Amino acid sequence: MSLFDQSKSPPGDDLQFPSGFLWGVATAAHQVEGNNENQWTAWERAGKIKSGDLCGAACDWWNNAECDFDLAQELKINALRLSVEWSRVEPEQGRFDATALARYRQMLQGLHRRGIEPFVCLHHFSNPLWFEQQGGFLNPEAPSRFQQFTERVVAVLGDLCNRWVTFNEPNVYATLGYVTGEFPPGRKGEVGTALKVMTAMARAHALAYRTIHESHSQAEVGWAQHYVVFQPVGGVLDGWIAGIQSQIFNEGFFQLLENGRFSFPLSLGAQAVPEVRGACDFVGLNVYSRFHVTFDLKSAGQLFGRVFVPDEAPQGDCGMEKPFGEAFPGGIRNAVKRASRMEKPIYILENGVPDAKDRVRPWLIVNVVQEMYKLIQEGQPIRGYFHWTLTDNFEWAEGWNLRFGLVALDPVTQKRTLRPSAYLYREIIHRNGLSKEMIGQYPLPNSVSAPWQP
Ligand code: GCO
Repeated sequence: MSLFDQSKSPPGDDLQFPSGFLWGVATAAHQVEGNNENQWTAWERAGKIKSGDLCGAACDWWNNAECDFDLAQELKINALRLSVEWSRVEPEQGRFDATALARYRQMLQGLHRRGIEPFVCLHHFSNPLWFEQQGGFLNPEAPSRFQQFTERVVAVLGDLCNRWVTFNEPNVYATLGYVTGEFPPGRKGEVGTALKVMTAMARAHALAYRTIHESHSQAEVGWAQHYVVFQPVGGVLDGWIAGIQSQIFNEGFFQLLENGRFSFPLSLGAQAVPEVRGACDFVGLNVYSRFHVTFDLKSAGQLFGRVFVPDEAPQGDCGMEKPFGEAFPGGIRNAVKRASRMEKPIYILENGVPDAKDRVRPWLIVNVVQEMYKLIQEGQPIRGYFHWTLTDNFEWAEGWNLRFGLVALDPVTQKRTLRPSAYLYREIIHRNGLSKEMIGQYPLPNSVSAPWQP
């Protein structure tokens, strides 16, 4: 039985998206599968999650991803981004687990049966322990190890997946792991090391790109770029420092793919990688937040740019130690404009807000859809949108504290409850866009920045 009544009115939309537009949701293996054994599990056991949580059974996908696939189908979702957990596929170096690969095959077949196109990501923050112990991406062999893993995955799943995401957010992986220390391996202040890590990931990306194309020439391969808007508060110095922060955080991987090297000044600290140039069939964008930036001599750790969220800015729930960031639908425009310089199709591979009570999410979704519509009208090649995420999942260093799902999850009972946003998203998908009436129906609530009290 369907959870929903059939919609009464036929689509008669004012903001109609191109036919074939992909309306998806995005997930990541470690955040949903449960009971993985990777460097994040070790990090959690060492008590490093700010909330003290463990990932545990997560959303129990290893046993029952199909429960969420059914929900996705009910919501009319036609694309789903998931990732393959390297530590399951290659639990020891060189030993590949056929049972794990068979389970992924079963998942992808399950998606196809439900009319949902899978996008498979090969690396979403988690590493096998053996890989981590050998230095992660700082080990000179790392790119070729990643290539061997890719080869095996593509040999088994290649006929079931046409669009591959090699890496999720190399900039976040490198910055949080080697500069802020919030992610494993927890190193701090090592900007040069972070650039080396990104360079190695770019090499691994290029190898994976070619490996996939060798056996599946029609496949499309890209990566997921996290893009943050750094908004200067006003003065010349504010603008200058916000530009530098954006250059370091947003630009690096783009530059490697465009030119095979970082631009100045990042080029001072890293090797050129000419083989990476052009290894990309689409650009994936993960867009969430805007941060305001002001020049501040006391903020040496942030290159003298103090980054903050103004009190009046719309926000979802707060992190344990700091705000997650302003919920800023306009960020899609900044990110798409940057990505379009690569002249490739663009997918918004993540967008969302932590919002347990669904205070801000409906407003965000409607406004992001409007922004995408305008961009498509202007000729931007946006081919799909993947909301982060379908069902609440384990939010890395924040644990279960931040809730991004269209569907609320009780991780203990595994009970799922649809938030109003789930119904809204379904309506958008059903209409393949927005009606004029819908546009006015989701204003910002009066109190937009009240932090969530658990
Ligand atoms: C990231 C990741 C996701 C997060 C999501 C919410 O951007 O950090 O790709 O795994 O869960 O973005 O923070």
